[in-house]
Amino acid sequence: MSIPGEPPRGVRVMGILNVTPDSFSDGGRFLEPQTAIEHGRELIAEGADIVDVGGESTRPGAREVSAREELARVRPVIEGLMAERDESGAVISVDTSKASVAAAALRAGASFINDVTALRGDAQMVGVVADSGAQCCLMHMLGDPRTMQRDPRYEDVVSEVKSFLEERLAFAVREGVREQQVLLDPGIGFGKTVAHNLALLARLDELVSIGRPIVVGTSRKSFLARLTTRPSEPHERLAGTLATSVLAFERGASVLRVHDVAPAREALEVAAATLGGRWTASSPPKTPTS
Ligand code: HH2
Repeated sequence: MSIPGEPPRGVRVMGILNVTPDSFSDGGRFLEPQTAIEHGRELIAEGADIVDVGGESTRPGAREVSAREELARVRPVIEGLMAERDESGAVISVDTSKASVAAAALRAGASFINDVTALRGDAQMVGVVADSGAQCCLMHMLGDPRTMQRDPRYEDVVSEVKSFLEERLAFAVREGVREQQVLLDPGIGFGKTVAHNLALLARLDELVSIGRPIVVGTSRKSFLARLTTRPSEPHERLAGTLATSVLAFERGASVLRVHDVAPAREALEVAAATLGGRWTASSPPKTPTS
């Protein structure tokens, strides 16, 4: 909640670009590099502050891919987006847990590493982050994508996720990463029941109190379909995505990771104005006329 007299808080939209055959909501749609580049440009035109390019799905039960295959998917897309990037200043992120993929993506122009294993998946990753100075998102996940949704249990999901994120932040800093490089993410849907996801969203302020920007990704996830009377396919979950994104922003989230950038951005601009703040991300909002 914005308190009168407090400086307005910035919020950024991270657009999702999955260059995979098997992502849960858009698998196979952007596997061809030129199609993916065009979609990335659309996300930037719609107001994405960050474009998150991923070459391996993390959905429950997803097949692991080799570093070579993952890089072959993401590198041409990152290069294409960098070559055609306009003055929007959008940042290119790589969604990977592999140090070699991250390092090559940084060389191709990415400046943000989104690691869903929070530097646990590849021992070399922390060095890549420290040496490059890139922004890095550390996400909570219970188990791994193959096992994470098998009866996940916590005593208190919020305090356990908070301790985990604090520990990963401390580890990164010990290994030479600057605290300012790090963003944290509760990992909605990664080893969590519907109730766990809702508790994390409702008590997001407890994670915000760690003091690093919080990333939240609810976009099209299956728990949204479990909360509504109408059954829905992933691409039909925009309303639930916007509701949870706005609530997460109100509770202090700094980056919302979404598939549908234009509506998310619009919802967040309105939410920011309603809460008495203003849009402070990289590109300015339209001037209000009425
Ligand atoms: N969710 C997904 C993937 N990466 N990264 C962060 N930081 N936070 C998230 O919530 C998150 C993430 C899953 O969504 P998606 O990329 O659409 O699907 P898939 O993993 O099947 O490609």
